[in-house]
Amino acid sequence: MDNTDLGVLCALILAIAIYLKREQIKEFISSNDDDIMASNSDSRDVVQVLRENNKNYLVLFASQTGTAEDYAKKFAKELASKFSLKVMCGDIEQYDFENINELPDNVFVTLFISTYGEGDFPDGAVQFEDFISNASEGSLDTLKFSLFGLGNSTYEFYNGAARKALDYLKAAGATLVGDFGQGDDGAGTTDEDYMTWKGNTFETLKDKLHLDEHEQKFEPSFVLKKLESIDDNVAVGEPSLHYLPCNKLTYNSEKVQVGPFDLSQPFIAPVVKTYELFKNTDRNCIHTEFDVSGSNIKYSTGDHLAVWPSNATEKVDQFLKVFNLDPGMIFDLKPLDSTIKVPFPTPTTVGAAVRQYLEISGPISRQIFGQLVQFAPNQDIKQKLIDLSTDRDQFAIEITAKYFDLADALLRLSEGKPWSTVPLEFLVETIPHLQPRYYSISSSSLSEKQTIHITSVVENFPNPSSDVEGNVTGVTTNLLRNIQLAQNKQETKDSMPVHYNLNGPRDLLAGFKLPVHVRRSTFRLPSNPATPVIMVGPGTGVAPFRGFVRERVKFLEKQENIKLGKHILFYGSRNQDDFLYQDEWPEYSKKLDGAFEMIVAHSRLPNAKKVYVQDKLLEREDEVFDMINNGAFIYICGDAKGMAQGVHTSLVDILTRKKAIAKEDAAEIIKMLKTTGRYQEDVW
Ligand SMILES: Cc1cc2nc3c(=O)[nH]c(=O)nc-3n(C[C@H](O)[C@H](O)[C@H](O)COP(=O)(O)OP(=O)(O)OC[C@H]3O[C@@H](n4cnc5c(N)ncnc54)[C@H](O)[C@@H]3O)c2cc1C
Ligand SMILES: NC(=O)c1ccc[n+]([C@@H]2O[C@H](COP(=O)([O-])OP(=O)(O)OC[C@H]3O[C@@H](n4cnc5c(N)ncnc54)[C@H](OP(=O)(O)O)[C@@H]3O)[C@@H](O)[C@H]2O)c1
Ligand SMILES: Cc1cc2nc3c(=O)[nH]c(=O)nc-3n(C[C@H](O)[C@H](O)[C@H](O)COP(=O)(O)O)c2cc1C
Ligand SMILES: *[C@@H]1O[C@H](CO)[C@@H](O)[C@H](O)[C@H]1NC(C)=O
Ligand SMILES: *[C@@H]1O[C@H](CO)[C@@H](O)[C@H](O)[C@H]1NC(C)=O
Ligand SMILES: *[C@@H]1O[C@H](CO)[C@@H](O)[C@H](O)[C@H]1NC(C)=O
Ligand SMILES: CC(=O)N[C@H]1CO[C@H](CO)[C@@H](O)[C@@H]1O
Repeated sequence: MDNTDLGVLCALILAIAIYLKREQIKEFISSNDDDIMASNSDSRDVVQVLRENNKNYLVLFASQTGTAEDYAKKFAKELASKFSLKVMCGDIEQYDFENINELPDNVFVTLFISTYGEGDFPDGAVQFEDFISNASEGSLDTLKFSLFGLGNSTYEFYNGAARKALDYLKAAGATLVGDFGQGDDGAGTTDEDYMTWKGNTFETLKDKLHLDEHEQKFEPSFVLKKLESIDDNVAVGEPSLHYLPCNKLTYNSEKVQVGPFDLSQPFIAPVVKTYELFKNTDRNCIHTEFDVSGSNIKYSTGDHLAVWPSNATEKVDQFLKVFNLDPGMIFDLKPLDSTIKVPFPTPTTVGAAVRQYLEISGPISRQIFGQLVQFAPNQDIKQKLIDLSTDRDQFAIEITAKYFDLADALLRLSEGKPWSTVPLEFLVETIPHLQPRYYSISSSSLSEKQTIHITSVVENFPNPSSDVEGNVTGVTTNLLRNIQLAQNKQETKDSMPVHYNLNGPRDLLAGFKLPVHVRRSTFRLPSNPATPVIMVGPGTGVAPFRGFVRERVKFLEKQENIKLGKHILFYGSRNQDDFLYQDEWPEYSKKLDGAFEMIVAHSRLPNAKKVYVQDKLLEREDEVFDMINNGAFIYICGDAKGMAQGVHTSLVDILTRKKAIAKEDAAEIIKMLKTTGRYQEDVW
């Protein structure tokens, strides 16, 4: 046998080996008659699915960005491991509830509901809302439920969705078990609110369901299986299974990729233009333009763009080190029953899961410390964990105030020792799935039909705690800045606090691309161009208003003899250096021929007092009042906490004074404007 023959033979053996392995992998993926898999029906009937899977407790969540989902899963997990209940946990969107009143008497339901928009249910819960709001009196009289709402008290309709759910369910005769819990993001107490509510709820459940409590022990919901080699079925970080080499994307006759593009599948959009918007400051704000012409994505001015990030290499490496993980390990996850969903594309590699699928940076909860006690590397560390997980004040000082993420905190506690005994299953199940971030679109669909602009301020600041080195960094905004620097051929090595793999898995993102999808909003200009418009958007809050103004400019270019109503924009920045799109506004003014005016408040000019947008509103109160009287639409965008409230207060003041009415009545008028869509907020 000469060398060529040997080569051919080797190749043949390799090919057969891969082929056989493939079959094994395929078999593993597709076998669903295994004993560990419960019934796999696609039914939407929640009672049927519960029965088929032999469960005796139901946890449901209605979540927009995953917080409620995260709490629901933790709750379900803890119920199962402390009380040996058979808990089914699912997204409210997946089920119909017509016969929920037929649940067995000893099966209770716990709901986690977050609030969006203005006291609204999350997108996925619309059907559920329809159902409970129409349920007739007494029709849910056997249903026993507990309820935890997630909201933010800076919003007017605090926990609006959960409160509505409570009222509807009670009106239909259902019984609330324990207290109604409300988590408040605004006060930053969601975690503590949850812990308190959970403690009480567990006590009530123990009593009502006669449960025995035992020590919490982690029991995986998945069987984890190692695989030998990467083939076309293995995700190496693709944002959804559609982008695996083994799958085909859908195109229409115009060779345009067809969606739907949403949380289950993004479009891989080329980043066609990026630039820095700030000058001479140590902060950064990035303008990014995405080309969506290769897709059937349509957006409307005022919508949001979801950007799917990946984790920074520094964070990935540190995480792998803390848990002593091998990034090259290939694994598959198989749910123990059909009610459990695998949280990300699998089979995959540990490196891909850590980089693309898990939210490894960001604040951590006291709860996870409690769950980690069982895996502490030694007795000392175990004691420290127990102390911190049971003392909220100490946790706030030692962990939260120092902006530690999970890896930082654990390394600090163990003084650099790895936590090698934490099972991968635990990490995959406990750490939330990396979520896309939303940005207010700053272009207009009328002037930029197939290009979407966003305006994002980069989260990168020195750790406020003096004994921690380094900057606190946001995942997505630093990724956008990394792209901006690389695309414009600028140095990234020293100027970036963190770095990214910009090429993505299997070079999917090479040449500057990012996974995105559009989320519809209700933030819309009035359809009649003659209607006056008041816009208030300091900082990045100006983003959608750039879109609005460009929309009006384009509109005027297309139509003749149209009289635009007055459009007035209150903008605020620290000084001239962070004045966003400073050179564009005069141009828009000129083109809109007097119909557009911009009023600017600067808060940090040398030797001057702080001026905010709400101060400028007061200065212009006659004009603002006249515009409101003439049917103006009012828009507020940006910071939810201080700004939106400050602006609201100013407007109430103006109405109070100019109409000579009581403050309460003025607030009532604003409320009415809100309900009729004449007062719209896009705040975060
Ligand atoms: C409807 C909507 C519209 C939006 N529009 C815009 C817009 O137009 N422009 C814009 O710039 N933003 C906008 N945002 C905000 C945006 O979605 C992101 O939240 C923001 O850009 C930060 O994302 P990130 O991934 O960079 O930061 P993340 O990684 O999500 O971090 C969030 C924050 O946590 C801090 N942090 C990081 N690690 C820790 C830790 N261990 N402990 C405590 N804190 C930590 C970060 O510094 C940062 O401040 C909008 C949000 C919503 C909901
Ligand atoms: N939680 C907060 O207090 C707060 C405040 C602003 C922004 N943010 C968040 O920080 C991120 C970055 O924001 P950004 O860079 O776009 O904004 P920014 O540049 O920090 O702020 C823009 C302008 O708004 C001013 N401002 C601050 N507080 C205000 C208030 N209560 N009412 C009216 N104006 C106010 C700022 O003034 P000064 O900074 O000089 O006071 C500045 O002039 C956003 O995610 C935003 O939600 C949070
Ligand atoms: C655009 C937006 C609108 C919101 N509107 C409200 C609201 O009207 N009332 C409220 O209590 N919370 C509101 N919130 C806060 C969320 O309900 C809260 O952050 C919650 O923890 C999110 O949970 P989720 O990740 O499960 O969707 C809003 C948040 C955002 C981003
Ligand atoms: C149920 O109520 C909602 C309002 O919450 C309404 O929009 C919907 O049409 C109603 N559906 C039915 C089937 O009555
Ligand atoms: C809720 O409140 C916090 C203040 O703690 C604020 O920073 C944030 O922007 C608000 N909104 C959300 C969605 O968290
Ligand atoms: C850390 O943040 C400060 C303040 O924003 C900034 O000046 C500095 O450049 C940042 N460091 C890095 C490495 O980005
Ligand atoms: C664990 C992981 O994802 N590692 C990748 C980090 O990014 C570099 C490129 O920047 C890849 O080569 C690694 O495989």
